[in-house]
Amino acid sequence: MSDDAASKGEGKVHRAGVVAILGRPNAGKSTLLNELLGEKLAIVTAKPQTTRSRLLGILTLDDAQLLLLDTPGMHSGGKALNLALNDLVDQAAADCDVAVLLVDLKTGWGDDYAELLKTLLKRRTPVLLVGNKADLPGAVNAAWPPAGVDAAHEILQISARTGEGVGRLLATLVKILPEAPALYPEDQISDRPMRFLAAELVREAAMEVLSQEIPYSLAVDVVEYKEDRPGLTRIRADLLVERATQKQIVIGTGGAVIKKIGIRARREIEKRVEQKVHLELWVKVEPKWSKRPKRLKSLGYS
Ligand SMILES: Nc1nc2c(ncn2[C@@H]2O[C@H](COP(=O)(O)OP(=O)(O)OP(=O)(O)O)[C@@H](O)[C@H]2O)c(=O)[nH]1
Ligand SMILES: [Mg+2]
Repeated sequence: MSDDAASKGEGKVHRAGVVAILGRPNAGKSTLLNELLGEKLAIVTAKPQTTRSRLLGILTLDDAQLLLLDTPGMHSGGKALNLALNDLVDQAAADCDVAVLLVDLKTGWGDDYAELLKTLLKRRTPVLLVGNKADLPGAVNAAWPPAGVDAAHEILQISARTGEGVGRLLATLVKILPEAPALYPEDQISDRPMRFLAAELVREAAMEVLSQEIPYSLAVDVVEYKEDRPGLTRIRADLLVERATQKQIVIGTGGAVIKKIGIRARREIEKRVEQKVHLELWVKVEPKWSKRPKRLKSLGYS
């Protein structure tokens, strides 16, 4: 390279590609996506099976653009929703340039991970084996790293919650990505519109407020999303449940529960859009929403 070219920065390598974040429900995949991005894009709850669709977070650095793909947790179950979710995991594994196999250090490795690792290696996809939740006392134990995983590109330990080890993970990812130009404008952070992210934030609030079972029967459909006047976004969303009894629980006595969900969700959406939000929520019974592929698609879950 001539001095002239060097001073213009020509010939400098730029890397870009898709990084799929894969693992069991509750491993911390969405937390890791947010930590890598430095922004809350994906919803996170203490309940497993929070993420229902693939979500792309776009991280643009000086010399690289990482297309970070958050995925639903791999799991079994015959419902149309579960099948659609597993398809998404398979697709993400097939389409990525690098895979992060995220393992909760507390619950550990298992045959499901071993199988996914085998599939990825067969496709010659570089795999980073990443143990998460290293901040928990006693998290790293004798069973980590698991035996027989030498083929992984690298084995790391992180805490997606505290950020410990995440810088090193990022540096490793950048090094492995193929040489390629940026694929998205540098100010774009996701492939999903704000309308979808708002629906997700309502679902996050509902999952947090509601107890064990109902979150899995619940979907959120944003039926109106508009900027009413500069500085005010108006959103109307339906909370879909599968049975009338669930509708009663979601509304609560005198509307107390739905009100609590609305307040939490509005606060989170306001942080995201950086302006005032008027949020109106309605609870509707739609018995078969989770079993109809077309409906899953219109809700953005497949
Ligand atoms: N202590 C600790 N908790 C974590 C860490 N990472 C994630 N969590 C928690 O683990 C729970 C699940 O995190 P998520 O990011 O929603 O996990 P996920 O893998 O996206 O889960 P699904 O979307 O259900 O597949 C949440 O309560 C997180 O706060 C971590 O590094 N340390
Ligand atoms: Mg998730």
